[in-house]
Amino acid sequence: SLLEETSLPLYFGWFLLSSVQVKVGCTAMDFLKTLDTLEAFKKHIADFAGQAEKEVDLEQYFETKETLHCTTKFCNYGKADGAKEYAKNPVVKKSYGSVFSLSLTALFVTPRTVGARVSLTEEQLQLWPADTEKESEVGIPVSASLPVGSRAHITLGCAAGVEPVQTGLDLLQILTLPEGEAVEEMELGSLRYYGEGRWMLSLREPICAAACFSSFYG
Ligand code: 2AM
Repeated sequence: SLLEETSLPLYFGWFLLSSVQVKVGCTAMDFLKTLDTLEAFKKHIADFAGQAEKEVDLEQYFETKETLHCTTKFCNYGKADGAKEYAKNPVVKKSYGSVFSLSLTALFVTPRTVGARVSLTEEQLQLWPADTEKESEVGIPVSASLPVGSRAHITLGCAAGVEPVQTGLDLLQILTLPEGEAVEEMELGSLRYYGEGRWMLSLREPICAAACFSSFYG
């Protein structure tokens, strides 16, 4: 029916509770503030700024957008493949409105996006669509065959003109690369460089983030 067609959201996902948004946002800002002062980062500054520039303010470089969330299924109001099936899934219906505890295990930065990697539990993986890591648009070699849920992340910011969908693609790309060189032990964990402006900080202590499974209509 028309009602059914129009009642599908832009996306389903876990939305961080407001106090947790502040905590995660602050941690991300602290990380960016420290990262752009590191000699190791300055050495590769050309990845972010023009050749002539010696500095970049990462806090200014990235724009933050909507409420912090981890998208499970992008439905595009029903136009995306599998959107209707996802919305009808009994697990999705049963979980709608419930609060989950997400484990944020890494922060990553590229010239396009900054995000947090989310490591999903078996229970949370039941809400994760099976084809998310396989899409042709992802541009990842099929041979890489990353485990289901590898793409799970929270977009923390995007460079000017970059759409948030890029964050998950950047994460998948980092995960297919050989482990980067360890460049620095930071208070939060160890920082690795993956080339072409790609950085990942594995958190010593994962951040536990309470988040409500719900949807966004826009
Ligand atoms: P994100 O999950 O990386 O943040 C609205 O645009 C939300 O849907 C954003 O959170 C965005 O990215 C996500 N999104 C947009 N297009 C998408 C796509 N094609 N596949 C998966 N997620 C998408």
